Amino acid sequence: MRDATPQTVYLKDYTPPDYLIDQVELVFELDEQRTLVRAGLDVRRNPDSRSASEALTLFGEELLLVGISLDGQALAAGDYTLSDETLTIHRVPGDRPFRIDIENIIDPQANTALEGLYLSSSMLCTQCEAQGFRKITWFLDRPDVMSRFTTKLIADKTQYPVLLSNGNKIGAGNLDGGRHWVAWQDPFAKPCYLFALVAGQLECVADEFTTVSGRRIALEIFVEAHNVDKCGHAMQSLKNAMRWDEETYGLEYDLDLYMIVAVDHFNMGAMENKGLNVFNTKFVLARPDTATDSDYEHIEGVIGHEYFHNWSGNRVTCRDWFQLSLKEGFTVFRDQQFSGDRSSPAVKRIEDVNMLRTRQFAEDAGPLAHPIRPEAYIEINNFYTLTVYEKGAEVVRMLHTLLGAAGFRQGCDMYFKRHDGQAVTCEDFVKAMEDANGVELTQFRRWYSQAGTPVLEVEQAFDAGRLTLTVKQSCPPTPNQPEKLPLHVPIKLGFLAADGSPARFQYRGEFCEEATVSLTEAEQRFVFESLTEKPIVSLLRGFSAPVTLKIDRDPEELAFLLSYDSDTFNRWEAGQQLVSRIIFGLIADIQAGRTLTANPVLIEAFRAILADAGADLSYRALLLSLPDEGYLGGQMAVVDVEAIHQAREFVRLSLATALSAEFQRVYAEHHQDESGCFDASAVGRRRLKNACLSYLTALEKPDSYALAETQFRSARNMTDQIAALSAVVNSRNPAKADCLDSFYRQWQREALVVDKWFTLQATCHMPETFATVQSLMQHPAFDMKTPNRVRSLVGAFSQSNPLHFHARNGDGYRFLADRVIELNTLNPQIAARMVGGFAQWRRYDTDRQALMTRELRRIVETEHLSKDVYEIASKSLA
Ligand code: 0A1
Ligand code: ZN
Repeated sequence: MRDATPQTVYLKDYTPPDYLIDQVELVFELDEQRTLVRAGLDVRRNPDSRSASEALTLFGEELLLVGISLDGQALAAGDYTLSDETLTIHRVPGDRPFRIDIENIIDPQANTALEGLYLSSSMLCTQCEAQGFRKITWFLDRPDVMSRFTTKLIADKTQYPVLLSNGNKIGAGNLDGGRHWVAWQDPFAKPCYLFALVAGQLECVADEFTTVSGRRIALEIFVEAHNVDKCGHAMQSLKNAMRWDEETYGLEYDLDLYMIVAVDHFNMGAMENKGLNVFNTKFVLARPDTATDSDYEHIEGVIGHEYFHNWSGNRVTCRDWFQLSLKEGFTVFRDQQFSGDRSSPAVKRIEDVNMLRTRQFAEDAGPLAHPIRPEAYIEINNFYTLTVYEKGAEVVRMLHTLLGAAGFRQGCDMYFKRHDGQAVTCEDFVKAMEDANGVELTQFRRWYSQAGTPVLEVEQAFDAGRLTLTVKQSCPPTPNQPEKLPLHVPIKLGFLAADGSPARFQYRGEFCEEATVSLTEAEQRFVFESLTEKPIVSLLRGFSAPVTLKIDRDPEELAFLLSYDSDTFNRWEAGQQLVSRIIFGLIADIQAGRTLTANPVLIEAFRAILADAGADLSYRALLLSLPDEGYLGGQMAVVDVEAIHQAREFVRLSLATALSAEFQRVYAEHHQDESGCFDASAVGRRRLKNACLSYLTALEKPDSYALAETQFRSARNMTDQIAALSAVVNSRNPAKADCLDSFYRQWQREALVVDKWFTLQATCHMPETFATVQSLMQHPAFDMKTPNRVRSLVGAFSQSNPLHFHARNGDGYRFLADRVIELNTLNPQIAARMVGGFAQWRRYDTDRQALMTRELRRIVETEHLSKDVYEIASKSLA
C-alpha cells in the first residue's frame, strides 16, 4: 500500500501561475554524490494571477537545503515552510520584481529513477521533462513559466573534461584543485523541462550545416570514445532533418550550435532540450555490423523527432501537461512525414498503422484509455502514451487530409507566427488551422476530448450506375466516458472496376477516381454516381482515420484488392484481412477439435506476391507478413493465446510447404554478400530475403536449418545476422546453443547488441522460453538499473511474447509482478511501464483473469508504492 492516496490533477483546475521567473542563474559544483546547486531567480508577480496570496510556493523533491535568501537577505526558518514536495516563502513583494537565491545539495549517484541529475556510466546528465527540474532545485516547475537560463558548470577537469548546457558557450576557465568551469547562456526563454546539463569524458564528432539563409550551424555529437565510429548515420540524419524542415515547413534552426549526447541510461528514447538533446544510445549509435536496418530507420526518425521539436515544442511549447499531444502528436506526425519522404511513404505508413492498431488500439480499448488530451492524471510520466503520441499524430494527419497539404501548411505558419515564444493549448493549434483556412472545426475538436477507437460499419447498395454507402459510426464506452458523440471522420475512398483498373465516378457533381468524404453523423449516406458497373470499394485509403472499419467481404474480394488496389495501404490491408479471416477460421477449428486445412486462395495470393518482380522489395516483404499475435488477439472477444499461436503457425507452415520452391528462389535471388550499406535497395533485398528465410524455417528441415546457420555464420551486417539467429532460435535447429553462445562472445562489449541477444531469447516461441528468461535474469550482463536491459528482457517477454507470458500456470504473471515490485523503488517510471503487461486482463478467460488480478493486487498492496505504479495498477483493476 502507498503511505497516502496520491492526488489527482485535473485539467479543469488549471490556473495561470501566480509568479513568473524571467531569469535563472544556475551554478553547479558537480560531484557524483554531492553536487552543490546555486540558483538565482529573478521573480515577479504574474499580472494574470488570480490569487491574492502573498506567498510564493516552489516545487522541489529530494533536495537538501543549504540556504535561501530574498533580495540578498537570508531567510530565517520561520519565513518559509518546507515539505517533501514544496518550499513556501510566506511573504514576497507583490509590487516589484525580487530575487530569490537558493543553495541546495543533490546526490546524483543515488538517483536510479533517472529523473533530475543522475549518473550514467561515468557521465553526469539530466532529464527534466516532465517534472524533473524540481529534483535539481526548487522552482516553478510548470511549462507556462518560461525563463532565460545562464548556467555555470564547475567540475574536476580530469573526470569531467566536457561540460555542456543549453545555448551558447559564453566562457570557460581553470580553477584551483584541478577543477575547471564552463558557462552557457540560452538566449531563448524556455520552460525548465527543456533545461539540460551533461558532464563527462566524451568525444565530440563534429560537422556543420548551412541554413537556407546562409547561417553556419555547428553540429556536435558527444559519445564515449569507443562509440565514435557509430555516429555517422545520426549526423547525416540530423542534416537531412534540418534541410527537410526548411523545405517542408519553412522552419530554420535558431541557435549557432546543435548538440546531441548519447547516454546508456535513459528512461525514454530521447529528449529535445534546447540546443542540447540527450539521447538513449539506442537512437544514435549505428554501424552496419552492430545495427539493423530497422535500427537505422528508428535513429533517423528519432533524430528527426527531437530536431523538429525545436519548433513544435520548444519555440512554441505547452501551457500545461494536459496539452502534451500539442507538441508530441504534431511532432510525431512531422517525423512520420520526414521518414516517409526519406524512404518509402507506403512502407512507412503501413509500419505506423500496424503499430497503432496493434498497440494503441489495445490501450484505447482497455482500462487506461484516455483522450489525446487527458483530463486528469496522478503521475504525468504515465501519460507519455501511444494515445498521446501515435493517436495524437493521427489527429494531426486528419487535419492534413481535410485541409490539404497547402491548407495545413498555412495553418502551421499561422500557428508558429502567432504563438512563437508562448506556452499554448491544443485549442490554439486547431484555431490557427481554422483561421488560416477559413473553416470551422468545431466537431473535429471532439477527437481531442473523446477516448476510444471509433467503429465504422459500412453497407453498400448499387443500382443503375449509382452506389450508395451507408456508414454508421459508434465508439465503445471508455473510463469516465460512457456515451460518445459522433466524430468528424475523413474517409478517403476509391473504386475498382472488374478488371482491377480504377473506376471513375461522380461525387457531388464532380468526376473523380478518388475522393475524401466527411462522415459527421452517427449514420450517413454517401452517393456516388456515373458508375458503369458495380465496383469493388476501397475504403479508408491510406488509413485516413484511426478507426476500425467493418465491411462485409468474401475472401475472393479481398484477394482481388490484394492484387489490384492502387492504394498501397489498402492493398496491404486486404492481405492482412484475408489472412486474419483465415486464421480466425482455423481458431474456430482448433476450438472445436477439427482438423486444420490449408487455404488455397491464400496460397495463390502469396504465390502471386512472390512472383511479382515489379513492386518495391520492402513493400513486397510487408505483403508477405502475417498479422501479429497481439493484433489478432485484440479482435477476439476472449483472447485464446494458444489457438492464435497455433493457427498463425499453421498458416506460416502451410505457406512454406506449398511455396517452398518460390521462397527459396526469392531468397536466393536477393541473398547477397551484404556489407550492410543502408540504402533503399539493399534494405529491400534484406527484408524480402529474411521474410523468405522466416517462412522456410517453419519447415524444420535440415536444408532450412543449414540455410539459417550459414547465413548466421557468414553475415557481415546485423540485419542478416540477427534475422538468421532468430530463425535458428525459433526452430529446433541443433546449432541453437552454439549460435547463441558465439553471438554473445562476439558482441559482449556492445551493449545495444547484447540487448538484442536478450530480446531474441525473451520473445522466442519455443517451449523452453520461460526457463531461459529466468536464467537470463541471473546472467552477469543483466542489470535492473539499466532501462534498455530491463526492456530487452522483462519488457520483451511480457509485451511481445503472448504465448509464454500468458502461460496457463501463471508463472509469467508472477515473474512480471516480482520485477515490477523490485523496479518500483529503483525506477518508478520503468516499473509503471512494465505494469502495462497486465492492463488487458479483462480480455482473457476467467482463470487468467484471476491470476492477473491477483498479481495486480499484490502490486497495489506493496509498501512504499510509487505514484507511477499505483496509478497504472489501480486503474487497471478499477
Ligand atoms: N519529449 C521526449 C520524450 C521524453 C519524455 C519524458 C522523458 O523523461 C521522463 C524523456 C523523454 C520526446 O518526445 O522525445
Ligand atoms: Zn517528442
